Amino acid sequence: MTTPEPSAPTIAAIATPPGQGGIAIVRLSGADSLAILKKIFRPRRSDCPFQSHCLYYGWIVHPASGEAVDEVLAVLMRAPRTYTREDVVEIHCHGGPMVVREILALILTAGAVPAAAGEFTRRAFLGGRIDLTQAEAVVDMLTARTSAGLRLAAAQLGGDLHARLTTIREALLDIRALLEVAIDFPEEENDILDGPELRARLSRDAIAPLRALIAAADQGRIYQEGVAVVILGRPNVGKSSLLNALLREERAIVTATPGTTRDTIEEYIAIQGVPVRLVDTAGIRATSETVEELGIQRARGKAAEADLVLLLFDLSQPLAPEDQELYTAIAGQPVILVANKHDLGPDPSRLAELARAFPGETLVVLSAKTLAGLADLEAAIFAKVTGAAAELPGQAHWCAPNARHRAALVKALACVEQANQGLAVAVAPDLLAVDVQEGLDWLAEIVGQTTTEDVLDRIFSRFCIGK
Ligand SMILES: Nc1nc2c(ncn2[C@@H]2O[C@H](COP(=O)(O)OP(=O)(O)OP(=O)(O)O)[C@@H](O)[C@H]2O)c(=O)[nH]1
Ligand SMILES: [Mg+2]
Repeated sequence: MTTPEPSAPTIAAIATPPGQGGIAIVRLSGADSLAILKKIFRPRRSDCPFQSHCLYYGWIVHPASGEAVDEVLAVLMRAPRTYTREDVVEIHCHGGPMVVREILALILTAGAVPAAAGEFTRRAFLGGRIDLTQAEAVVDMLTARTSAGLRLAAAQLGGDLHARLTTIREALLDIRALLEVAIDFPEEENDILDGPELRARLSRDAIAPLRALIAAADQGRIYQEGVAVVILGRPNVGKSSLLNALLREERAIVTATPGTTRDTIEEYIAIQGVPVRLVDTAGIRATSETVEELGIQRARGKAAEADLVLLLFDLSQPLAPEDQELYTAIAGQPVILVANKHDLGPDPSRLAELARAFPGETLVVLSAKTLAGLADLEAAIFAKVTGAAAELPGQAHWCAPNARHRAALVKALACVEQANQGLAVAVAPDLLAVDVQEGLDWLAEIVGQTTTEDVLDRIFSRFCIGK
């Protein structure tokens, strides 16, 4: 475990995105923040008191020449009431790329070092202001693509997951304490271990909530990570028309000529809060044309990586051998059959034919032209990618542990279940205590109490510089 270094250098970075904007913010964190600010900032009032959390108006100037660089507002935030728990200075300057670069250069010359990616948040974590799940939520906040994803990130940043883990941890600590009494006072061992109370507590306070968190991970992550949905089908069945319909925009070229789409086209949409990467592909058929053949290969590749395939059929045409081949090619992958061009008034036996050819698959009838059936298709996509029973998580379950958390939760659960089974067959209390402790260790790993340096490096490398 890394502990905060009292002698850590003062770091600085541009906190706002590159390019022009109304304002930009250059940020410093560390013990020398104020001293560095004083070297380059000329406040309007020469007796500026630099009170914590107050904005001061003035100019950034070259320390040697006194030449003005920019008119700014500067704020000092004294530790510990800051993002990093160190002294923090923010300089709000004009949002031009040269302005911010020049100010940062002056700050670095005055003694700060450039911040690494995520270093401000890393210091917030090392300073104990937030745990590792909250630090990870900062990235989820920045990368959220739907409001559902944002709500999940906000809950985690607010300490929701941290609080749940703390509750489980405290329960396990109590149970470990009881086991220690049993170890130290063998004459009381039977009372402690044989009673139903210990097992009931393990189930209620550790096993059940751990299982709930794992289930929440499985359901909730989709709102942050999103899914890839690939539209596949023979030429001219209406794949590009469907992409346009789902996008509500004429994105892909649609023509009556089979073989219109030669390459894959990708766009992002949101379906009931789930970010979806939607991929339109080249229509698949036997072809002698190289370009089309390459497009078809790419389509097959995309389909293989998809979380869900929309296999499209033209209801005005009889089922063709290629339709069967396509279905076989994606065997085992989640699929929705989409019977398109319903507006052409097709023979009802066509639908029966589809249902017979692909029994047990979800079938949605659609017209990409009139958009009839589009809402049904969106509902079917949502149900398929979230699992049949899933709804948008309610407030009470507003939590989505990520893959790293989930892996540790599964290990913690296994340890606690082992302790529970051990209790049932009267395993010695010192062995039970080992299992409980191991469960506690896995929980410590999640919140960052025992996380190794390289895991931390991996987590914080996902951040941008200045965060
Ligand atoms: N009547 C009707 N025509 C449709 C419908 N969907 C697509 N079409 C028409 O079918 C033709 C082919 O549509 P596209 O969307 O280009 O089909 P595609 O599957 O992308 O075709 P390729 O890119 O060539 O593989 C166009 O003339 C569309 O206007 C529909 O629901 N009803
Ligand atoms: Mg197309």
